[in-house]
Order: sequence, then C-alpha cells, then structure tokens
Amino acid sequence: MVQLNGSLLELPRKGKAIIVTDIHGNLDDFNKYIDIWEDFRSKDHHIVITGDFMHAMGLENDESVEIINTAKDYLKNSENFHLLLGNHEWSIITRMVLFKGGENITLNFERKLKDKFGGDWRKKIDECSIFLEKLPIAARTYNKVFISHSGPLKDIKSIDDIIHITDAGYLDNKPLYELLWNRCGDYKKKDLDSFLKKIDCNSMIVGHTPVDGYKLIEKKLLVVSSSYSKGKKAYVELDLEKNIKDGTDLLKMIKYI
Ligand SMILES: [Mn+2]
Repeated sequence: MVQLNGSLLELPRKGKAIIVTDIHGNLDDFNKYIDIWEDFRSKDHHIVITGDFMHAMGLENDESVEIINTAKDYLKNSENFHLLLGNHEWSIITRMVLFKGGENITLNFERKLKDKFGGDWRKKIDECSIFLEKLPIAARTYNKVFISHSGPLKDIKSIDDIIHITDAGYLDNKPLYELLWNRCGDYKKKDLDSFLKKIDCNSMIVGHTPVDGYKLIEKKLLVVSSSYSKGKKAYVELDLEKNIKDGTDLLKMIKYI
C-alpha cells in the first residue's frame, strides 16, 4: 500500500510507476503523461511528478494554473497520482523571487494570475501555497529507488531526516534547499554514495537540470527531463517489482514522448 510518512511517500512492491519531471507549465506534455498513465488502467500503476510542474521557463504559454487545478482533482480522486515539491513550487511557499536567463519567472507568473483572476490574484497565490505545503518532498520505492526533484543531501543520518525535512520550515532550511536545488558539481561521488547508503537505496531519479532526455551520473543518479529539456523528452516507466541494483537497471525503463 502507498504510505505517506511525513514528507516521504513510500511506494509498494507492486505494479509500475511513471516518473515524470519538470513539466514547467506545459499543459500538452502534462496531458500526454496523464494519458500514458491512464492507459495502464490498473490500480497498481502510479504516476509520480517530481516537482517543477509549474512556471514556464521562457516566454512560452504558461498553463501552470490549469495543471495545478487538474492535479488537485487527480489527488482527490486517485491514490495513484503523486506530486512532489520542486524548487519552483518551493518559491511560491517561501515567496522567493526566481530568475531564469535574466527573466523574472515569479513576476511572469503573477502577471498571468492578474490576467486570469484580476484583483483576486493574491488570494490565488495564498491558496496555491497552502496546497503546495501539503505535498511530499520525496518518494522511496520498495525496490530501493529514491525519487526527488534534486539532490543528494550531503549530511544525512537516516531516512528519518527526509521524513522530517520540512519540520524546520521551508525557508533557511539547508537540507531541504539541497534536495530541491543541488546540481551536478554541488556534490561529489562520495556524497552520493553515502546519501544512498544512509537512506537504504541503490539509485535515485531526479529532474531539475535540463538534459537531452536523460543522463546517468556515477551509475547511480539518473537525471531525467520530461518536458523542459535540452532535446528529447524522457520519462521512466519504473517497474516496482524488479530488483534494481543500480542506475544501469533504470536505463532499460526509460521511454520518450
Ligand atoms: Mn528545478
């Protein structure tokens, strides 16, 4: 059975999970992944969206509001639909301003809300923030795959640190910041090895850094770009019943849209 343990979602050894990253307000791609998940038509098949489902990253059409509304419905009506927090959702909760390539992403999003809701736009941000604060930060599968927006964390004692990661709040929280913002170069191989050992996992899947479909780091950390990418758009059809000894076993489960 699926269990929510503090900020950690635990997936059972049954069925499959579609792992999707970095939608960034692209409703067409979001709908494609929903269709893939719904085509399975099984109560044992999950979809895990690993954060940054909101905020378009350029001047393209931002359909974050539609995505959030649809996601809210799925969360209400299905036990197999899972959303994790990314750094862009984190910025809504913490009211931090985000820039990308000199563009103010936060302001762009607020403009969108003003167009859509007029004087009610601040209320919509508050509602959005309350919703986002309920989301888990990471997922762990029974076959030892850790799924988060980014990572790994440098100092961790055990999985309990993930379960309680938001107990200290969202702002000025270094472990949470690392789990949502870390990129290649922010950690060393020994940090990755030690992190996975402490949380009893053999590999991890993240988004956050745009790659051409996927990139496997140190045979253990799989970076996936499902929509906002440097080329191909990939996702993982994770078999929850197979033994996964390291990231190379995940490569066979990568698919493209
Ligand atoms: Mn990100």
